[in-house]
Amino acid sequence: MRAGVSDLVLSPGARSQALALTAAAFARVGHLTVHVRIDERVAGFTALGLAVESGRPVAIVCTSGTAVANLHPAVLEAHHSGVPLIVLTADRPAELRGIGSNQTTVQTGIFGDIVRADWDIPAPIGAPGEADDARDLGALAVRASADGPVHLNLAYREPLSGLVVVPDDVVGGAVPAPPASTEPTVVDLRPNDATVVIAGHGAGARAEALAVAIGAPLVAEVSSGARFGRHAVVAYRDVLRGPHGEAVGRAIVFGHPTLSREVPQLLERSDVEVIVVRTPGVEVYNPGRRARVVDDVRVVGTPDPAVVRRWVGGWVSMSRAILESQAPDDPAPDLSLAVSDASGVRAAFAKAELAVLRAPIDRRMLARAAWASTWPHDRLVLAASRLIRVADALVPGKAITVHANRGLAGIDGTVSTATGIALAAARGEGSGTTRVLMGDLALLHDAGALLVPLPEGLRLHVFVGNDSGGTIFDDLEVAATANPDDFATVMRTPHRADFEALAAAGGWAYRRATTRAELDDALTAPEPLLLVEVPLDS
Ligand SMILES: Cc1ncc(C[n+]2csc(CCOP(=O)(O)OP(=O)(O)O)c2C)c(N)n1
Ligand SMILES: [Mg+2]
Repeated sequence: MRAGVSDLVLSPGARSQALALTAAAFARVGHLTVHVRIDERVAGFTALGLAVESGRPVAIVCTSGTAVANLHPAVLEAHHSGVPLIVLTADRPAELRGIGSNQTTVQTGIFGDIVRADWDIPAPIGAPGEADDARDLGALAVRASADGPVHLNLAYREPLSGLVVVPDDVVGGAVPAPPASTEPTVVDLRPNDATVVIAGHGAGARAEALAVAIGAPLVAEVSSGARFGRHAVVAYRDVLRGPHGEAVGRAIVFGHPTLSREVPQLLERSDVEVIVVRTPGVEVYNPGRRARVVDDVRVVGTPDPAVVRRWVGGWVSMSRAILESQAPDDPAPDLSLAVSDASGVRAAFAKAELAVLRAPIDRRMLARAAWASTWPHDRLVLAASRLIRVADALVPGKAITVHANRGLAGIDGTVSTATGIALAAARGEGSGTTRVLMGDLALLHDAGALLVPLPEGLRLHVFVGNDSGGTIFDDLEVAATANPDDFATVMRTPHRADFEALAAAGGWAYRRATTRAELDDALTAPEPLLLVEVPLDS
């Protein structure tokens, strides 16, 4: 707490008892919030969600052995997304390592280069100054975790714990700022009529601000945090493939784009000057290996309004035309007919309205409806299933908070991450609902996250588009030539999971939405913890 850590996620184990019981004692007097998870993989992703939503480092505690390895997926995602995690793993003391002791493996350096720092700390021996050293180490670890995960492997000797005494000088604190290393590189840019701003995952609002300041269209992925404003180009894939894309001479990149082929293709072009604004701690996105990498950009001068109208207006209106040419998922009945004097016309309106409400749900409708139901006080979490791509291709600009694990785009840990996000969001003023949009395999991968007791007052709604397997693979070229049965068995991996029973097992409410009306109902449902199954045809 003193160093700026307010959440700790732990899983039980004998070797880590001193850490767990100390954390519990700190939590009892309000210095820390402790979240307990049976499964270390779930614990790791819960910590990740807490950290991305709160912007603060989150500690994780687990015991020795395979427990540590179960944290690896979340630590990898944290590394690639620059999320602060402090991993505390308990271990045997030196004399018990390498002799076949129970539950003892090589934990030192287990995370390799993906942690910002790691320490192997010998078991305490009661020497003077040990407590001060431990405090200094804690502060050092918090500082080192500013832009990614750190690992402290802590040895404990019998007796593994003693009486916990909470010091009375614990006070809240801010996360200490990392010492500035070198002078940041800031490049001056003049507006022109050939610039595009690319906002990948985690780019943040500054990408939108730059697009406006420099007079450029904004290609903002759905989880970029920058998909809003008048410069946003929703149908960017098609626009990039057309004449506007060809006219690009300069691209300024924020965050980590992962959702299209067109963006990396643009950045590989030799006639495009690429400027990448670095995200601290995160590997530079540089598909063409030719980007100029900077810490920030500054706009010199103001864009000519006529140029902005022509250049940005061209992108935005082409995007709009493309979206309008696509079949709407819910052709709205003509509202003026509802107030017609003629009863026949009114009846026709009612019929048309009913047809919309009874229309079966497809992926586009689900993505659009979830987006439309998300407001600034809500959170939307997108799994690495097809739905994130569908949403990316069609949802309009809107300043809302969207999360997705795009560091490695794993389908693991999405529900766990969302619980962490919901827990952190619930502390805010007037916090809303955290909604998750995911495929069935992504949910089954993290089914354990539904079995966790969650505090009262948390609003977490999981929407699972169930097409019985990973239909994302149907878009692979090999799907056309592979043996269909083999393809289904080893790629799509169908299942017969009973989601209603799964929800019941964890004490979640369950709904099934098969029509637009049922979906709309589910999107405004009062249940605190809700699993909504949306059967999808393909
Ligand atoms: C941990 C992990 N394992 C495997 C994959 C590869 N993968 C990507 S998408 C996918 C299938 C997703 O299925 P589902 O969630 O049902 O979504 P759908 O494709 O049906 O929309 C898999 C297995 C991955 N990204 N992460
Ligand atoms: Mg699926």
